[in-house]
Amino acid sequence: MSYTIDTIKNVSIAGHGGTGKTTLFERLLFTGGVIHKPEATESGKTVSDSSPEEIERKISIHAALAHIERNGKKLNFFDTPGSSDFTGDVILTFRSAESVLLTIDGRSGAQIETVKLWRNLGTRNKPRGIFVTYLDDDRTDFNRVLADIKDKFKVIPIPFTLPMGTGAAFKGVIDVLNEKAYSIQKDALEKEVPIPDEYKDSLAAAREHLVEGAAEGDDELMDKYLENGTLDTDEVHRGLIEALANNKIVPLFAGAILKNSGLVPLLNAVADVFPSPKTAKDVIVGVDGTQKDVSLDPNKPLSGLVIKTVYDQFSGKLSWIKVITGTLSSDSEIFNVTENKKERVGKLFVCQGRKLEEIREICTGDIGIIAKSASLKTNDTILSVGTGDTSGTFLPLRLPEPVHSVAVNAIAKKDEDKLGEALIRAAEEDLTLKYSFNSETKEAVVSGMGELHVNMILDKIKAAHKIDVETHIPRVPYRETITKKSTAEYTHKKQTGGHGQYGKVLIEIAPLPRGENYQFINAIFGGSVPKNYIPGVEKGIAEGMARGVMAGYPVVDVEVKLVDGKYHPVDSSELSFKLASRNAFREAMKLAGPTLLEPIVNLTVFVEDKYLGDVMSDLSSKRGKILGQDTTGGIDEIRAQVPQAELLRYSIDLRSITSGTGSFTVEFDHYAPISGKIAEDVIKAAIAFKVQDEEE
Ligand SMILES: Nc1nc2c(ncn2[C@@H]2O[C@H](COP(=O)(O)OP(=O)(O)OP(=O)(O)O)[C@@H](O)[C@H]2O)c(=O)[nH]1
Ligand SMILES: [Mg+2]
Repeated sequence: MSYTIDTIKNVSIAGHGGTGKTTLFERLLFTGGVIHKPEATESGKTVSDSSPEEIERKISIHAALAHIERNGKKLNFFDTPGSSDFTGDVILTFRSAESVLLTIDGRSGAQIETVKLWRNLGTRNKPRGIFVTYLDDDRTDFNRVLADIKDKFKVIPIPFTLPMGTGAAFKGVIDVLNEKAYSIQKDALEKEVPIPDEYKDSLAAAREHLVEGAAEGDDELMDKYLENGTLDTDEVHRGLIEALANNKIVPLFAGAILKNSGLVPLLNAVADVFPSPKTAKDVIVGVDGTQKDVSLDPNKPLSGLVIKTVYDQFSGKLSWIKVITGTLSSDSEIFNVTENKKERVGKLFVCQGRKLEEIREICTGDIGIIAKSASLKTNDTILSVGTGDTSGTFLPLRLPEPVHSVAVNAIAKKDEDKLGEALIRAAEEDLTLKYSFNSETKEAVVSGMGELHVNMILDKIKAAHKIDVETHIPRVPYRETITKKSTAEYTHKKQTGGHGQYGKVLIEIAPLPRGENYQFINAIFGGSVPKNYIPGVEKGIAEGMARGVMAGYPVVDVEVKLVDGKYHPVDSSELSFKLASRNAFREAMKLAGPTLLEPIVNLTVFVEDKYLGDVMSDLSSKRGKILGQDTTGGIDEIRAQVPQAELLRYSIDLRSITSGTGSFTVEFDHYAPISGKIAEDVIKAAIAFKVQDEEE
């Protein structure tokens, strides 16, 4: 079947860990006829959780994509991970899908990750629905979940499905949109049955609510609804499409997914009333940084965005492409605007989880795969060669900064390069993973969204490349500075046969405001240090500032004034002045009240209300300064400034304080002085490190 923009629906399934996303995805594929035997997450055989790391941990780690044909539409569903450690793959689906379905475990109500995702979707003004799972569990109370949603999300959702019974007495659901009932069948698809009399009143009430929602679609429908008190079936459909696309209503679905219940109404609603890419906009960023909305338009030349890169064990590099305008065809040539490179496209694919199916073309709004591309990487913009507008690129994914770092090295020296290459590739696949060599601390540092994230990546590399890897807590990038003015004079003089070395400088140093780093002033009058030796003076001072006198950390926020000096017509050279200046700087720094600075970060913590006290007292034991705190929907957001040195294992600490439910973001803010015992310990550690360094 070939598709057009009107027939595509891209839906991301997201929500708190373990709420049933992968099961829902699997059972939707079963209900849609894509697979004939649904598997359980625990079996490691689901379509979605198919990577070795997912099979081993029994949770989703990567976004998965599969599609279902329904009512003449192609429904692309993404399954996403629930753990905040893997948030990168959730965000990429939010960027690419026109709507999101959030799963809520009926037993517990909306949990913290879901509330956070809801807020994230709010900032994107993204249309969204809710699916309540576990209707077959005795602990689920549908009305309580509804109240919880109203409280935490501040919306009144419109039930598109109603449960028939709960817990052990659960029999199936009623589809409010199509006014049909579906009962559960053992190990088979749910079956349409006559609507039981006892549910007729509640259906009528729910239907009323739904029609009212449809009237929100546009003014004409609202007028008609207010006049007649109802709308006909076509108008209800049209109104719901509009209202949903404009994020005016939130449809609520429910079911017992392990029993295949609640899936037919969901598939029909997605096919018939969920937004298609036609109503969505994408954003182009010009070279000058200005942003411009663009419609997804099939009549324009090809343009598209690489939304994800996967290195598959069998198929090699796979670049997931969302086509924004025009059509992407196999055996064609494209232009990678980001890399300024032409590229040949061979075969094109769509995927059902890991399984690839070859196709000839991908239409506007649809998502497909280019295999084995040479230049494409995530966030790259592609165009048809020669016809596209190369003046901008599509808005890249905006991902949170990593919060957990470890220093890594291969135990065997010979594996160092292999480890580095594997980490570079992992960071290409996963943009929330950062890998860099810190030349200041001489460490290779891997940073990710949490301990689980970083460990998963390292375990994967260890297994795939058979490398033994060692990790340790990374060193903190301390700084040194001065607190008062000082002056120093230094003469570098050497007489060794032939040419000697001679250079003399007098410098004054003074503290600069925090963050101003360095300023050099040449205040020489009368040529006591000739112009051609000034670069030597500056180099010497730069070398002095690179290693402070307290613990060898870089020196910041110092003004250096070259006041006077002396040269020798034969023996002076740039080198002589460099050495004189370096030593003069060291002498001056010793006299200028040197002090250590530590990095302070802005920390934002999200926790459930019940953990607030424990998190606050932990932060104060970490020398944190609380800046503010807000509560919405049972979730506290705490903002604090905390020394980076205290947060090196915070993802582990917070997990244990909040039973794994808390999360946080960090961002460097400023450097602040430290003294006393804290400074002494830093100096001791630096000396020990230097000794070790010299031994190697
Ligand atoms: N009885 C019942 N069990 C369910 C239902 N939904 C999910 N489960 C079970 O809940 C467990 C977790 O389900 P998953 O589908 O793996 O959850 P997930 O949201 O994908 O989890 P993450 O990927 O880790 O975020 C599995 O054992 C499912 O069988 C439901 O509606 N009824
Ligand atoms: Mg899952």
